[in-house]
Amino acid sequence: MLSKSKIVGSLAGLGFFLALTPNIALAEMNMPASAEKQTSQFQKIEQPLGLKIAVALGGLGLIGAELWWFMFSKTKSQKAQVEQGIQSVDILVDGGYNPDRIEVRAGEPVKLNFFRKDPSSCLEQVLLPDFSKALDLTLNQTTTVEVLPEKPGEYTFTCGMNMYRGVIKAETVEVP
Ligand SMILES: [Cu+2]
Repeated sequence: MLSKSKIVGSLAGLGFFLALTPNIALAEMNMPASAEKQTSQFQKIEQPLGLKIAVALGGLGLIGAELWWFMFSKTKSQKAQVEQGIQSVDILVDGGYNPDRIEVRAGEPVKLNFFRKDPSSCLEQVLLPDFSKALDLTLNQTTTVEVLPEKPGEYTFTCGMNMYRGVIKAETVEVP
């Protein structure tokens, strides 16, 4: 199974490689004349400036795409379901948390049902520092924790190494 993190890793590698390439080309251009004489035994291949610029722009574009992917594309917001007065939300743990932004009512308990599908050890633990809780997730099972976001605000939960994160956003419900 090709996991999301592997795709991200290879994308990041490609992006960094492409980003470095124009810098190497620029370093060659900026070499002092003396250094150029010393290396004249090597055949010099002139690349048109347009190509260098295109490669640089391509690299920048890829970096931008990665940043976007990291920061925005994975953010999925969901409101907690209310059943018999208890808020609950199912969170899929697979290359991160889905949803990773959970809207709940402040002052009411919330059940978080983490279903761990991702075998990587990175995601075997969930930390909820605001509630002083740490969960061990069993693979292919749902692990439930109940928390009480007493005040409106944002409560973060992360994996054991603080690489993946999600947010519980607690809001006051207006009484009509
Ligand atoms: Cu982790």
